[in-house]
Amino acid sequence: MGIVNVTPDSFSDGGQFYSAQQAIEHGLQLIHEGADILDIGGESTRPGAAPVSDEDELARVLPVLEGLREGRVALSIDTQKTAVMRAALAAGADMVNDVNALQAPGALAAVAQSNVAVCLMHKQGEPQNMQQLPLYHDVVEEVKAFLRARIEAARTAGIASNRIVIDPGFGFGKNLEHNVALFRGLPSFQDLGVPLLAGLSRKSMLGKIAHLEVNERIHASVAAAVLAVMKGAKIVRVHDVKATLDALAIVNAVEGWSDD
Ligand code: 9MG
Repeated sequence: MGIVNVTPDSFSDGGQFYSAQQAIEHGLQLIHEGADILDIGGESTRPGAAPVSDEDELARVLPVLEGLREGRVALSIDTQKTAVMRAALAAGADMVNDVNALQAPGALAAVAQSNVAVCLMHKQGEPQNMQQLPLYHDVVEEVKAFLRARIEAARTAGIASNRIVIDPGFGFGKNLEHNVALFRGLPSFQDLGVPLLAGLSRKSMLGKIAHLEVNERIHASVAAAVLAVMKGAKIVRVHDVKATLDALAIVNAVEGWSDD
């Protein structure tokens, strides 16, 4: 899953792809590099990010969805907002990536009334305050319990299991210790019975471990993506598609995995 941010303040690309045309060109480049899914987002979820209105978010993402619709890859809309989900689905999005796990009023129904896939992610707190004091007794068990409950809520609303993907939400209300524990515990998320997505690309946990600024984290991101796949992730959300796929090709060749 290649990341297409259409935000002026994205933490890891400095808002480089803010204009619709630049975002479309970036998306086409990620398709060329081998992305199967593009995740298009118009509201930054980085720690401290300010929320944007429905109107502003839609004005950012809809032209990009439109411009990438013929790209022959699945298009995911990265949003927490029900109105944005509904408009993006009407515009042809194939997936909803919701860092709020469809907890907003009407979000479950919006996805249930479509036939698209959904990623349910765990977070503690909100982007504005989530890194202030994240607290868990057992981060792996608590994140799993939350995701289990959200899978159940989605199924009850009419979203079949084969449309659901889960994500432990690295960096979303987690300190370094929590993130490392979750990473170690990734294999146990397979107990939840749906595919696992992992988003580690250029995140601050990598910077903290390897002492890297955000623009120096490509190699660490590739290592993290490979390790996540080896621990069971079926989708990795990344900025650096080609570098990640090159590394995964080596692992696939040695481990004998099939192409999918
Ligand atoms: C939007 N976004 C930013 N980081 C993310 C992550 O780790 N997972 C998912 N699903 N979305 C993310």
